[in-house]
Amino acid sequence: MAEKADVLLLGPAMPMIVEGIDKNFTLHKLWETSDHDALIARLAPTLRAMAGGGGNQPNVDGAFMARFPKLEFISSFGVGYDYIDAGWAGEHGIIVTNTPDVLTEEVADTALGLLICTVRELPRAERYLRAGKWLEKPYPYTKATLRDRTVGMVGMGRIGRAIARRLDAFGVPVVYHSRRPQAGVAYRHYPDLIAMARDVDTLMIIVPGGPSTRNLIDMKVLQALGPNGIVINMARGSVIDEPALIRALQSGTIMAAGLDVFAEEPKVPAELVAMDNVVLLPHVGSASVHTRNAMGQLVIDNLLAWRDGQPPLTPVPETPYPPRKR
Ligand code: NAP
Ligand code: 8YV
Repeated sequence: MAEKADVLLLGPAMPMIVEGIDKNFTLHKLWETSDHDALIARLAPTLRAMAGGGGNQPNVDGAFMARFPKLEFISSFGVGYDYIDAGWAGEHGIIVTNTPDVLTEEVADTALGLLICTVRELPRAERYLRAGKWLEKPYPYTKATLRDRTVGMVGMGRIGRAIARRLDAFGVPVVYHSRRPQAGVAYRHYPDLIAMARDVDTLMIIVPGGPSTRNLIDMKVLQALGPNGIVINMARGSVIDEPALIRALQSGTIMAAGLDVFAEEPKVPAELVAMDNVVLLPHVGSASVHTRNAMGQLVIDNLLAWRDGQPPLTPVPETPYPPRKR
């Protein structure tokens, strides 16, 4: 029987991923090794495949990948892969796969949940009931409602479209910003984010993380959104200038925010935790057993396709298949 290929798992992962790799490959767990450099040095000359994306992994930048001269394949958990320099991987003949589509509807459901919780203050109303305050007087009417809002989507890809479909069903007008108009999308496109922020009162952020979106939502955007403004971030913490957001919430520059993602997860700034006009979720956009299992299966299926010499199931756009020659 042929020897099993080595796979380096970069950080903690779901049991089904660990077991799936262990069954089909020779598994090496980087995060469980006290001496990372020694393990890397031992594997580097021959290692051809890695997996990661569950958090707590090293940044997979050019310098990291360059340590593995035979590296061919990185199977990443999650649709976002901003911890990997996929451009460098593509230029060096390395294929990166992610887990798109299988999580789209789940994340869109969570986004709508977070939007409604933020606009109608549902977590705060529940805290009110649990504290016994309803016995004294009813919870006050909420200042905000979805009934008079327009949502400016920042990003109109797979998940953005699924969110927009749900907003259509709720009767909420939608416009969007992305670098280019998206094919087949009829909503009004704003090439200029500030112009869109001026025209709407709600931003729904669902773009990839990484250098091209770092601090895209800054104080200027928040000022353009204005005092009725509500910001929902389902994307990555890096997309918002977090200190600027905190100042804008404290000063009334905007009204409220709903956040599933943060700049330094799992750390959440104490200022945000102390505020009543924010709803905070611990990055649970896709986190149901159903959807996480589908994502985990795709991580394994991509690795098996690589092992069997088949095309990758879900390569990222920066690393087209077949790969460039190294
Ligand atoms: P996608 O299909 O690739 O869509 C990305 C959208 O963002 C496109 O409309 C793209 O349009 C736009 N975009 C990209 N770069 C931009 C930039 N610099 N400025 C403005 N718009 C930009 O991705 P998806 O599947 O919808 O996923 C989007 C992201 O959601 C993921 O990358 C991940 O970070 C996040 N996410 C979060 C969770 C969670 O649990 N909270 C779960 C899943 C995904 P253009 O290229 O034309 O600009
Ligand atoms: C992932 C996500 O589960 O897919 C993404 O981009 O943000 C989540 O669905 C998360 O990245 C896992 O760490």
